Amino acid sequence: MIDSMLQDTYDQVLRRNPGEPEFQQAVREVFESLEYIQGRHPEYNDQGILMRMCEPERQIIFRVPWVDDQGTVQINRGFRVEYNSALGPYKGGLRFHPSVNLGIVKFLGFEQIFKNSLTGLPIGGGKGGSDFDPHGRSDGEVMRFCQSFMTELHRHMGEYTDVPAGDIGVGAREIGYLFGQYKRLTNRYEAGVLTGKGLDWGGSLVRKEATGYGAAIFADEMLKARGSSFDGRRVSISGSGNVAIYAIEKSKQLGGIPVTASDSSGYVVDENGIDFELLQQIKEVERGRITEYAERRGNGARFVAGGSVWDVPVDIALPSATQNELDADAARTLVKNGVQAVSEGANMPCTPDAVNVFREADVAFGPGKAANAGGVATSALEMQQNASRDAWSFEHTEERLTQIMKNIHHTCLETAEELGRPGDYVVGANVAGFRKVADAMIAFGVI
Ligand code: NDP
Ligand code: 2IT
Repeated sequence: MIDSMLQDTYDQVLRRNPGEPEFQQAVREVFESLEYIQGRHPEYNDQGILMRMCEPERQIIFRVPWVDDQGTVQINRGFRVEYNSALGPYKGGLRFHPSVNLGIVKFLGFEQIFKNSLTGLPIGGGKGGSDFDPHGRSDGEVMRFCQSFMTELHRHMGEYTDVPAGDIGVGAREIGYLFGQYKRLTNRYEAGVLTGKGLDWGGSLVRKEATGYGAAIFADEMLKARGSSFDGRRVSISGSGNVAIYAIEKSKQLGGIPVTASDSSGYVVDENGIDFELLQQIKEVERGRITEYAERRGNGARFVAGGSVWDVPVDIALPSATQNELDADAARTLVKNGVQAVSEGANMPCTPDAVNVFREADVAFGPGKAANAGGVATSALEMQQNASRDAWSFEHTEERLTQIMKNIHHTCLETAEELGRPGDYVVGANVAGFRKVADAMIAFGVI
């Protein structure tokens, strides 16, 4: 980094947060963008904004004991990082995956601050989760785990305090168990305390679809800005969870041909276009694996064990599984095969080197904090509906989501242009997201 203030603060972040590579990576990426506004905002330096922004307001770590189906006591670790509440209550998902640790939750919480700011809605940033692995667990085990997790977490939550939702390994089933236990412990029907709820008990239409839809809409906006479109173009999607499934559906609706899906065991290529209904049935209803998709689909669909989904030639890529799943080699392969646009459905799926490869090749690149903001934005719409005890139609909610994604795209482009970086969505997203939070923090004084 050329700027000494940014470099000094970054060195301090490294010293104070050792052994947290994903968190350090997320901070570095934001700081590299902030170089473009240094000198313009001396008030940010005077008020210690950079270091305050990197230090979570509160970090909660707790024991989660539960009993499995064999009667054995299991112990997991629970986390909630309440990162920044300058713009609203802490808002962000819960991730249940064996790889979860404090550094992962901090990286996700840090990203969430700027993402939530970009939505234009009144939500602060937070994230949480556990190293619990739901794969292969019975409904009863998942329920007992969620109840134990909430028994501690509930005292830190509230519709005006901290509002969790889903992320990897946390979907409608888990939100149901979590909300049930919150309701029981507090003796309150406080619908706005969690989002991603079932439609019968305070959930919002379109929330389930929102992240995947939003990532495809963001890609569409980037393509349109370059005089292109989804029409007839091949799309690769990684992952086969909540984000991936609905990124596939929306890609198809926009006229594209989604040809891949994946999970941690390998990927599927379906040259005829992924059959959205079949994938949804296997993954959402039956909780099956992607291998079954290839078996049941027949007719040209094949499963590739291991390997890289990014080897499949496509025009548009929507990485929608997990962090750092797309490295520089994968990016070079995509570029060689003529990729035009990459829109991050997941959080930080592209490594910094991969992002540079796309930049140098002039590929339109939408960073996660802009491209996947549709999920949390629709969570905020769910909170609005809960606050007014109302329920909106699918059409109205989808229209709001589409407009929000278009606004985010416009804000990123406009900010990048202002800073002399036309078309650089990374700089646009980081700076636009950061400024709003920084200005609110200045208004509040040093707290
Ligand atoms: P799901 O749990 O529904 O699906 C996750 C998918 O990614 C699965 O196919 C899973 O495969 C795969 N995956 C997860 N971890 C790994 C890994 N380490 N290596 C390879 N594959 C992996 O999660 P979501 O779809 O909700 O989340 C996907 C991404 O989108 C995450 O980065 C999340 O943070 C981000 N996101 C989610 C939002 C939401 O609203 N849900 C909003 C914004 C971002 P397997 O089953 O084999 O593990
Ligand atoms: O990463 C994310 O934005 C999410 N997992 C969704 C958060 C939310 O509160 O809906």
